[in-house]
Amino acid sequence: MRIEQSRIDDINQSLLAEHQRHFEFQSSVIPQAESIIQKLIDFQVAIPSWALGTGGTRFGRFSIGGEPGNLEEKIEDVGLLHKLNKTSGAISLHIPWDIPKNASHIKALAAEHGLKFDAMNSNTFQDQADQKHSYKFGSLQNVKKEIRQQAIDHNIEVINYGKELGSDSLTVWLSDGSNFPGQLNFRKAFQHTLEGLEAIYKELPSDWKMFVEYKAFEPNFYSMTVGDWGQSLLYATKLGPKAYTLVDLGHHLPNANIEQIVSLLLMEGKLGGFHFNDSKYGDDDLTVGSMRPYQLFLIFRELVEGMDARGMSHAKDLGWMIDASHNIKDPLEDLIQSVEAIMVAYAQALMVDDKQLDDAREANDVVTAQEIMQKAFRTDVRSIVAEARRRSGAAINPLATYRALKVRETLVNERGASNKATGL
Ligand SMILES: [Mn+2]
Repeated sequence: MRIEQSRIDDINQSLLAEHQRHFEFQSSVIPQAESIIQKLIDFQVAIPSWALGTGGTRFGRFSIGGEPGNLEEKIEDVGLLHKLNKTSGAISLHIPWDIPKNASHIKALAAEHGLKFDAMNSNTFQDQADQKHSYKFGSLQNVKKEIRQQAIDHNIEVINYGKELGSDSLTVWLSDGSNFPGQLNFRKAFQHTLEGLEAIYKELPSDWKMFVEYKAFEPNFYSMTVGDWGQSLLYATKLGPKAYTLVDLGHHLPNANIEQIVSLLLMEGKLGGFHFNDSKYGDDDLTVGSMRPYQLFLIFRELVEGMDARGMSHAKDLGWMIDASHNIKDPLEDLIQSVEAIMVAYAQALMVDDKQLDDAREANDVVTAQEIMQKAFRTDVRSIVAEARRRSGAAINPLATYRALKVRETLVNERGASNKATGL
């Protein structure tokens, strides 16, 4: 399915008068509205290929119908999203779920939809049908050299696919760890993992980055060999300047102060990528901003301030990606909601007056400092975000437009009601 621009324009026309009432008011009370809009227009969030189908659970999986059954259809889905919001201009692939059999064809198809290839993701947390050695007891940490080598070779293969597609980064997330005390020698597991990452790092093209993603628990429940930002930073520091820590919101122990983690990683020049999602108890399965929008805003505030302090481009210098899975929603609707939550938090973060906040801090005026943060968070910036979309040619209201255009119904008609997306 492709969405004609004229259909978006028609729906926008019917929403325009109401949108303009909101926008005129908000832009009159937000002095930096125009500069915020330009930053919103430039900002793109990559969509992971595995978030396009229903999944995200080791229990039941309930297909929504019309799920993309191959890489071409996944690109088509992200193209639909990007058409609606002009903010989802990149796709992140997962090998072996999305092996591009004909890279130039895949590249051309993505370009037709205005999409780039974001970070490539390797997979050593499952055994594939044709795989020689099992990762049951870990991949890069494994006590067996031949298993570690197999995991290294796989990551190099992923880099090679990425080179063909024009990607420029590799995300390594390892499920390695242990389930029971005594199972693992922590130092040996670390050293093996470091050696493996070094072997992969050596194969990175000169303009590539490697992101070392951490996760506090699951699938291992006693220890994770890359379990927190300290361990990830240790690997990234030992590896060298092309290696960075990747922060996934859902990969922390409950109530972790993620905004502080982000701030310090940025200070050290070691924050490379970011995975958005949300959770109440743990893990990464819920729609961005659905549980803790204030936390999301506080994180964005540190991202914006920390990037500005280093003269970094918000749009280009970090890898922004959604990483979530959905079990009961239409995945495309969920992604529309997630991108909207990201843009709202970003716009609010851009509203904070650095000078005022700094003055309050220097005066130890705790009350004013808190007021400045909450004022930005409580400002309704949705019409500012919508205006940025409208100026990009996207939908003023992507969710309403998605429903009005009957996108899911069309995809079910085209692809069938029962096909399931490959991946999680
Ligand atoms: Mn992630």
